[in-house]
Amino acid sequence: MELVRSILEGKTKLAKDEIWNLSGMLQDHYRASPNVIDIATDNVIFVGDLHGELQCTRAVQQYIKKYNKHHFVFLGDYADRGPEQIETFNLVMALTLANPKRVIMLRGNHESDDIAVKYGFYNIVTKTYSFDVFKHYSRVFEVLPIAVYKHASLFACHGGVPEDISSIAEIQGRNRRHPNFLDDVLFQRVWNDPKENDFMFRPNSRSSRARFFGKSAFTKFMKNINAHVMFRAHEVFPQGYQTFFDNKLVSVFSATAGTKVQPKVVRLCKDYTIDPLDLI
Ligand SMILES: [Mn+2]
Repeated sequence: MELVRSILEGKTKLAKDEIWNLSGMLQDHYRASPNVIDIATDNVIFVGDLHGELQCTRAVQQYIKKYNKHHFVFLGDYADRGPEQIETFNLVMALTLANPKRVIMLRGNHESDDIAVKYGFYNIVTKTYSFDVFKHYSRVFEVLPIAVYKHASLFACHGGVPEDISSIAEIQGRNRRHPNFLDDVLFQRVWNDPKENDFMFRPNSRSSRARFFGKSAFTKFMKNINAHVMFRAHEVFPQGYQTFFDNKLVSVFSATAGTKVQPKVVRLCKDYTIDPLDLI
């Protein structure tokens, strides 16, 4: 845990064997975890896409200190695109390992070999270290859980509602242990986007395997699993968050994406209202 502490205190340049250690501890932490993690509290702060922005991740670290009675759920997309991808990924792992009871690290669509090869993480890791080191990260992709759930309260995942799923048990039964999203349900769970109309599902221009889910699909899913509010990430909004479906779905984005976004995390408050917190 000395390594974890040094990362929390600002160490950013890790040796190969330190990445092997850190990613190994994270794999041990999540290997036996179910796809959907039960969360025992409503006091949760949700963190959206970070995409290699270390400054925003450091700001989240400060909130974890400040809100020390809250759980924190990272909704995925730690690397690709931004300036400090390796450092950001390592810091999120360190924050999870340092606070194993109240910090949860979920898998986004970028926690996948295919996507990491296309959007930068593979290149930066193999250039800075080696292919072996990329495989350490890839093994982390495989073990990260997909969603969190609290009965009669909340559900959270990176993308949103997939087709043909009506229970938590059906999500639990899927196999996530692959560097890519072979399973269509898990793929849609991390790729789908909400759209404000009364329909079930429509094609999504992001991918032939992705869908838009409308209010009908959302309402039906939330009724089936008995949840009031859903949190997700995956989409850029200039204010850092956006609500859908009568405020029952909250989308959060925690990076600047250059200068496009005022990055936020979102705290769930009493009566399912929300408190968006600035990261910059
Ligand atoms: Mn995404």
